[in-house]
Amino acid sequence: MTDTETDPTMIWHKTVCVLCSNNCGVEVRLDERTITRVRGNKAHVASKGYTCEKALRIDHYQNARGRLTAPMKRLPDGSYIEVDWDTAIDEVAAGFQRVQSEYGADKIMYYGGGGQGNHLCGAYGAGTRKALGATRRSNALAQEKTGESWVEGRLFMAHTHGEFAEAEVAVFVGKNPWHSHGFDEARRVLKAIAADDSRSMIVIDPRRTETADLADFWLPVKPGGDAFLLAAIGAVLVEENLVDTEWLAQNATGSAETIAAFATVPIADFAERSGIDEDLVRKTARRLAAAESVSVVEDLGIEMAPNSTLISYLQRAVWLLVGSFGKPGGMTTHSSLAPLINYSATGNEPLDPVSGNAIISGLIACNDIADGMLSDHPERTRALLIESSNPVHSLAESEKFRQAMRAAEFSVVIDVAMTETAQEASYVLPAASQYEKVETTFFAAGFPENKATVRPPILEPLGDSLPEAEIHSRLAKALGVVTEEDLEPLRAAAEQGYEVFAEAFMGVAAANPALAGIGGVVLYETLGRTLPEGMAPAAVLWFSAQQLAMKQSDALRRAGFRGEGQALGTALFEALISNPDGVVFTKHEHGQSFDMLGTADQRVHLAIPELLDELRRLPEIPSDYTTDEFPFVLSAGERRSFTANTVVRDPAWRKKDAEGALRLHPSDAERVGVEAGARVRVTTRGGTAVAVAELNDTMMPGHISLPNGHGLAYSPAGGDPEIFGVSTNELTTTDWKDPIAGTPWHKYVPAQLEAVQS
Ligand SMILES: Nc1nc2c(c(=O)[nH]1)N[C@H]1C(S)=C(S)[C@@H](COP(=O)(O)OP(=O)(O)OC[C@H]3O[C@@H](n4cnc5c(=O)[nH]c(N)nc54)[C@H](O)[C@@H]3O)O[C@H]1N2
Ligand SMILES: Nc1nc2c(c(=O)[nH]1)N[C@H]1C(S)=C(S)[C@@H](COP(=O)(O)OP(=O)(O)OC[C@H]3O[C@@H](n4cnc5c(=O)[nH]c(N)nc54)[C@H](O)[C@@H]3O)O[C@H]1N2
Ligand code: SF4
Ligand SMILES: [Mo]
Repeated sequence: MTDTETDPTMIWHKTVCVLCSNNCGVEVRLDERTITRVRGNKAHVASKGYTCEKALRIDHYQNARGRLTAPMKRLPDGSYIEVDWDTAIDEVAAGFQRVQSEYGADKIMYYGGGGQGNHLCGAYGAGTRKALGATRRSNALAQEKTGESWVEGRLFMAHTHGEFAEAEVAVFVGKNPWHSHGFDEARRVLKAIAADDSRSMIVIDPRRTETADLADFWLPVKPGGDAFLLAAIGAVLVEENLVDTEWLAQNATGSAETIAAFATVPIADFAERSGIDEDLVRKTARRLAAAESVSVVEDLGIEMAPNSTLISYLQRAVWLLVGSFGKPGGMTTHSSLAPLINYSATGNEPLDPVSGNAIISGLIACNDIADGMLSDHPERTRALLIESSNPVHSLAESEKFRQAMRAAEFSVVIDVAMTETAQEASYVLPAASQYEKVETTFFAAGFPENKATVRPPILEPLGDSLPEAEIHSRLAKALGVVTEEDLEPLRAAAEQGYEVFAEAFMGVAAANPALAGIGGVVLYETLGRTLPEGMAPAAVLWFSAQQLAMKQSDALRRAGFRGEGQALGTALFEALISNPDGVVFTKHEHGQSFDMLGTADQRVHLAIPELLDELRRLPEIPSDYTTDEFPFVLSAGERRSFTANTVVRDPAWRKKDAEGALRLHPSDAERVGVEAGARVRVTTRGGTAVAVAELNDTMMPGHISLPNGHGLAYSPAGGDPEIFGVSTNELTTTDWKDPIAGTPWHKYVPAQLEAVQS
């Protein structure tokens, strides 16, 4: 026998990196509970051995100090004591029931439901929401992606995604995939495009990012100037007759109106306002029009900046005007194992009774939550259930969210760590980490093949922590929505195999809507018991697989799954739970992009009247919000080599940029009188902070940046925690946001700088 077979520390365990939405497949070695080695999993269906530097030190997530090991209860003096699970569950259920009876179940809000590597908790949390009758919900998507989902709903009633690995022209708008990824093997793909003379990369970013360095066309747009730039690119397509009118006639409605609106754009003026030479604007438009295929992705650089919803529309209008949808390398719809957000906006969204603002994709705008809770509005939210997210740190104006939590009648946080948010909660429930339970994500947007990875636990839960499925199950029982008697017949059916179980489960779901509402917990408690050790929380995926099999049976068959009715879904489910290398769950053919459009006529609805009005009004809209008091534009939350939202709390994880430097152009440093490595004070309308200055000539003069995911409380040696770096949301305000989606303008925070005398 070799060492590898006898020595447990030599075994490679398959899992994924949980630090960004890509979830690259990795293999890790363990010494007791320590992850000692990490390498890319070459057999992984999506990442094929690829990782970035962040994965290699993942033990700093798994074994950080300050992991929660027992339920915590807040005492009136603000301190916490450990309580046992039975006490915690009973008191949490009673706390929510008190709010239900005093204020109404609709005053309970559920926030979160998953991070970068864990979405099963959201599937179970949805059940608890139903059990509580809590209709209000929100999560981080409502501070970045709701403008996009509103636009996608209007255009497609579906989500679109690019095929960057195949695209002739790849366009990144306010997106730095070198560091933030967002599609498989990002750096390999970027390098391949850069190395191929027949392909082009277009990067729209004020900073000369690592991605911009590889680009054929880098458009250093002035911060906040993207609407002008994209309007001008669209206008050039129209003016120079570069629009694919044939494609539009066949596949879209509303083209004439849209083209007419672009025709009114003053190209030279808008180019100038965006800071880009008109000649470069024209060359960019021509390159797009000449391409066989164009794939575009926007991200926070525009989603968290002025005119964000309009820009989400304009960039899509540009690739639609050149007809780059539904062809290899172009934009496409895709299947989904379980959609994280819906793309069904019509323009008549329901309104949040407290703020009066639109609830897009079912999510209350993040920027409205704390303001609402701190108001005296009779409909205000009174209780919060927060799961796998850290809104005190991640939402605008941290202090306001802290106050909102204190103003709440009751709040519960389910997390692995005593986070900034947990520190304000009535109860904190300890979750097993993402390596201590089975988990997956629903981010996958691949086409023609779409892939998912369900990875089994590689460690036992720490202390008394529990997988969320178990926490939600205990809550459901304490709330009285499910009893052992309800579950027994289904457990017996599950013993007899999937076919018998499926029939029994569907029967119960039809007869008992309350049980159907917590279907996840029911599956966990019944089917889950028949699954291999540690896999019970994956049971909810059986239902996702069934639903997908109903909607996409041909695509499942093309991916190799066999069977009729429930058997087809079950075949997918069984593949999912037994393949830590990941599974191709659907396979399509290119023309089928159109089949997945949700519009009744299966065409693109190119004209969004409200946004065409906005486009026509653009000449009067400011492109600069700086003032004498705040002359700099702060990009508050840049993705860097070692940032991962607040998933990794241990600063020792970082090999560089330990404090999260404030980047500024050398000429600005000179003007402010600050040297490299010196301290600099940054002040905004929202607050002030001191950071280390990094002189960086990739920044545009006047543009400064701070990284995301810093400013977390951590105690390296135990004892009182210290704060490492700047928490950007100590500098932001809830009122600084997009008028349509309510998403924050974190990438455009007017700021002042001054040298700090040491
Ligand atoms: N390393 C790392 N990767 C991550 C994460 C992480 O924390 N760390 N988080 C993940 C998450 S949750 C997300 S949402 C994504 C976000 O991924 P990205 O959106 O790519 O990340 P950011 O660095 O926030 O912003 C992207 C770019 O926007 C540019 N920008 C700033 N202002 C403007 C502007 O006015 N116009 C334009 N066009 N660009 C502008 C910035 O210079 C920056 O290069 O990253 C994911 N991946
Ligand atoms: N100023 C500014 N603010 C920003 C951004 C920015 O660029 N600038 N970016 C924004 C973006 S795009 C995003 S997506 C948000 C992200 O912000 P959030 O949605 O709040 O998410 P994370 O910071 O990723 O926090 C994830 C939480 O999950 C916990 N956790 C980890 N594993 C588990 C688990 O297995 N179970 C449970 N229950 N919990 C777990 C972690 O401890 C952490 O508290 O931040 C946003 N905030
Ligand atoms: S951080 Fe993202 S890209 Fe990097 S290894 Fe982890 S999942 Fe992959
Ligand atoms: Mo995000």
